[in-house]
Amino acid sequence: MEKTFVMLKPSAVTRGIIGNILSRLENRGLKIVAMKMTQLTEEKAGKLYAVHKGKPFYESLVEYVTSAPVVALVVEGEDAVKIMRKLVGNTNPKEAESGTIRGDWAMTTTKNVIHASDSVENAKTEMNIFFAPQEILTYKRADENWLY
Ligand code: 3AN
Repeated sequence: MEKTFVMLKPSAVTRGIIGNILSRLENRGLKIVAMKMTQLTEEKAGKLYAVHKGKPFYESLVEYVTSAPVVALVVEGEDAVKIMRKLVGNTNPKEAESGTIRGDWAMTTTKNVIHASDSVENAKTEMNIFFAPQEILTYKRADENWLY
């Protein structure tokens, strides 16, 4: 089954909305197969946002994501990358639909509360930054027969 990488950013942790956000993933039918609370070092943030190095917002992005703990997750489901991106909403919260995570809990692009991988390939790279292979678990959801 497809896996994607998700990260609840520092504003999600410090605003106390971890549970609200995780409920949305669980309610949709996505399965959490790995989860870790950690504080990013500049080095790890640099790996995660390597494609943005040199862009005008890069420094403030790294400063923000290292400013407080994050919650890193691997989430599994059919078309998990696409479904997760839809749940998250547009990169710019001003364009994100209400009902999406960014559309409901964010005001600016930097402090947009959540990251989700945009391709299966990037998901693999990103989950490797945070998790060893044995930390990604296998189990059945009780409602799996009703989801698929
Ligand atoms: P997404 O998170 O929707 O995949 P990316 O990969 O383009 O979007 O950007 C990664 C992160 O970089 C965003 N979540 C946001 O925090 C930050 N970012 C992207 N574009 C901008 C921008 N124009 N201004 C400020 N921050 C940005």
